[in-house]
Amino acid sequence: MTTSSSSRRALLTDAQLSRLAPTHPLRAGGTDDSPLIRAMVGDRPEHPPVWFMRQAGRSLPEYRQAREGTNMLESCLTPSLAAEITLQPVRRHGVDAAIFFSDIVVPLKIAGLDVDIVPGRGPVMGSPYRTMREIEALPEIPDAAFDPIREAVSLTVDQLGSTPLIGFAGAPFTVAAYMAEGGSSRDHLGPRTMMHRDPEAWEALATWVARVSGQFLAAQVEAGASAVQLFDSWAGSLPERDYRAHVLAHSAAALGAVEKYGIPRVHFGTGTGELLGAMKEAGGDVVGVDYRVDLDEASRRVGPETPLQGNIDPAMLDAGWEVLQKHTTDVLSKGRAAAAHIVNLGHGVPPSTDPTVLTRLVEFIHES
Ligand code: 1CP
Repeated sequence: MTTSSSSRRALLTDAQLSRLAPTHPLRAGGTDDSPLIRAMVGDRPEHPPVWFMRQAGRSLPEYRQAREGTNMLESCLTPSLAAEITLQPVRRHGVDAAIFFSDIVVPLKIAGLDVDIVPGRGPVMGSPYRTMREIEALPEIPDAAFDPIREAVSLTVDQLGSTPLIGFAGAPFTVAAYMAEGGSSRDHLGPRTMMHRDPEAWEALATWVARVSGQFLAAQVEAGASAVQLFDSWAGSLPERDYRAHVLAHSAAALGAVEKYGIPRVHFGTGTGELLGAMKEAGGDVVGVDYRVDLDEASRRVGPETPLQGNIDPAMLDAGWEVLQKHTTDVLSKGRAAAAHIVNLGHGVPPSTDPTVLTRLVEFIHES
């Protein structure tokens, strides 16, 4: 056994995998030996694995065509369409993983909440959730309500073969931020004030979100996802003391929902350079690093035994090939400080990205 030793022992054990269906790709479909899963458990496969956050989406003409006439949440809850959109970037770019086409607010829609995704704005709630009364009225979601998600995942993995599917969910702070605010915001004052003005209501809201995000992750894993990622996109707005006091345990609970399966879990945030150590403590096997902190420094902050994912600056995608190539070489080199490295962007693919640049970038990384 190679570099994998310690993390590989802890993950993908027969006892844990036996909790997955015998037809699950990690048991039957050969994804356990894929470059992505090998890197996530601490190994260095023959080429560095690469995928891109938001690889499915508006940068692809075939996505725009498939989505025509169907709104975002309806697309996510139509299994054949969600599967098709998930597969598009794998076919086009030859990336090492698919990321399930869905959204962090899909579980809220499944719960029957008044939520929509408005083009150009993102998630918008009919009304915010701030008081204990509003939060106590939030429903329990029966597991069966996630059946359209299971069906979409299962259709997807049938076509993916040995390429792993990454499932995902929003971290409690990021999802609760939309609920407390009623929509997108820049400073996230709504949730950040709420956790101090009414800590009990905040606690109840974050507990509810951790449970539904956990259910969302479990549905994807049980139906065939080989890894998961928890997105805490807005945690970077928090001071570390607030993250530790009001957020960390809820993220740990969401990640804990799939711990028993032993599948690799990525914990990612943006603007979270100061929180990397605390996020590692919250859980996850791989830490996703945004483009603001170099990977060698990130590795110092989380410890060299932790595989890292990241962190090509999305701004470089349109800066010219030579510049992008040089930057990518630097990212690959700094990634060697960690036990293993999954190449990705430091945040999502901008909608204006030329998709041919992404395909060329995948080839370049695979040849590195
Ligand atoms: O076509 C469109 O106009 C819809 C744009 C879109 C897409 C393609 C939204 C609206 N969500 C998605 C899909 C999506 N969302 C994926 C699919 C898989 C992939 O990565 O290819 C994922 C993983 C997400 C997760 C998500 N949704 C996050 C976390 C990741 C991140 O980008 O930080 C967040 C914050 C959201 C909320 C959201 N949904 C959509 C938008 C535009 C936003 C952000 C709005 C804001 O800035 O507040």
